[in-house]
Amino acid sequence: MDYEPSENDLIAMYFVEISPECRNLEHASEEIAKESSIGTWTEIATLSAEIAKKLKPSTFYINKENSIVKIAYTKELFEIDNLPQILSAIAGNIYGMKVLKSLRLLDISFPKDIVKAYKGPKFGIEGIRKLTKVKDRPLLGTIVKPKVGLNEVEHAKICGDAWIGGLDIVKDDENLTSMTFNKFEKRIKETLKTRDKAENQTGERKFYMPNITAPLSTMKKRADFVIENGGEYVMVDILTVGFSALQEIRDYLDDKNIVIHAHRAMHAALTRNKKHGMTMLALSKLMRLIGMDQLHTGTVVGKMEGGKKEVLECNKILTAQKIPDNNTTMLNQDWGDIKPTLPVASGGLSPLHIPDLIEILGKDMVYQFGGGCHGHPSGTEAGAKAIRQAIDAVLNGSTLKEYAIKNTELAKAIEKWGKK
Ligand code: CAP
Ligand code: MG
Repeated sequence: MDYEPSENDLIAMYFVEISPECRNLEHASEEIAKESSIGTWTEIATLSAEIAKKLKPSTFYINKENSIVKIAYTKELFEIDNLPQILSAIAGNIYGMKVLKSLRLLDISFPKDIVKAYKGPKFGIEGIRKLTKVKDRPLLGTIVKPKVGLNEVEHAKICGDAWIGGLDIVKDDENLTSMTFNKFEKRIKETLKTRDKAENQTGERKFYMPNITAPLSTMKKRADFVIENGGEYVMVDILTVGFSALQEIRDYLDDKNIVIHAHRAMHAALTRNKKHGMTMLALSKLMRLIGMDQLHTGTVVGKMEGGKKEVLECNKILTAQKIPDNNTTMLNQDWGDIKPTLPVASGGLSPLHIPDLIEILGKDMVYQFGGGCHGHPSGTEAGAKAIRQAIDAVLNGSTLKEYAIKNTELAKAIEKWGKK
């Protein structure tokens, strides 16, 4: 407990719930430290004092009131540019130990040598604003709905309606990849053709985020196909493709001009149980390290769980360059030259949420509206107009109601979604 972590240590902070067979939090943290590094359930003749001296981790913080422990691991325990190995250590076997009832990885602090081993985001918020030419407002997007079911031409038409209506970005849904009724290549060609027409018609840059989620070799081929056809974004479902594939696709796209949008479908299997798994904060840190340009972190006001404090902390860890150690919820982190990741709020949002979204989450965001666009009484293009009108209202300092007087699409959105 008197160990002073060195700047070369990786620090993991855990919430620990001990099981009846566990003596106390000290015992629990010792078992966690052992099982995540050099120890096992019993003494072994093969572990020498030298190895122990060189590699043993140290618990240096135990907060009995919050049941939180912090463990410092020498970086020698890790293959620093191998994120799967790092997670197999600090987020591996320890979850299943009988001595614990629950375990939740709250946060990780990476030492500079590990931070330097990763590329981080290629674009950063500045780079995305430069590419999209959207300067002083959130980027606005929709998700083609129904999630799956449309054919390639119908899909492209809906994208066109959303872009003409005023949205910057249209994305595939998390479960749309290449279906018998909607083949990836044909969808990309049709949709990018429509994008070009929408750009000419509106005079604004328009972006399509195709979902390339697939086994890695297919992801690479699909990313290449998007690039060959003039696409500038790809979307990846980060949990279902896995950490190894994420590292590889980030490296693969490093010399190509393509933004990576990270969808977090499945994250709630890890993040939702507040006593077990890992926080979206920890997951967000991993995604910035690997180099996702945009990441869903929650809306606070929409349909998915994720409270204000949790979402704001995620967005802070994605966008700040230095994080001080505020003890119980966030570890200190110095990101060095790693660029920020642009947070995305999506899920159950309608134009009526925009004042609260700007108030709570601010403008350096992507806001996405699926049902909140295509569910507009007058259809997708009107839905997109209503979203754009709502943003204009807030940025011009007027209420949505006032702005709706001269903007019928917004008025109709209020009619449909305004009733509590
Ligand atoms: C939103 C969405 C997004 C979720 C992801 C959906 O659609 O397309 O995938 O928002 O949630 O499939 O539900 P709606 P999160 O706008 O129609 O809700 O961003 O929390 O990971
Ligand atoms: Mg979705």
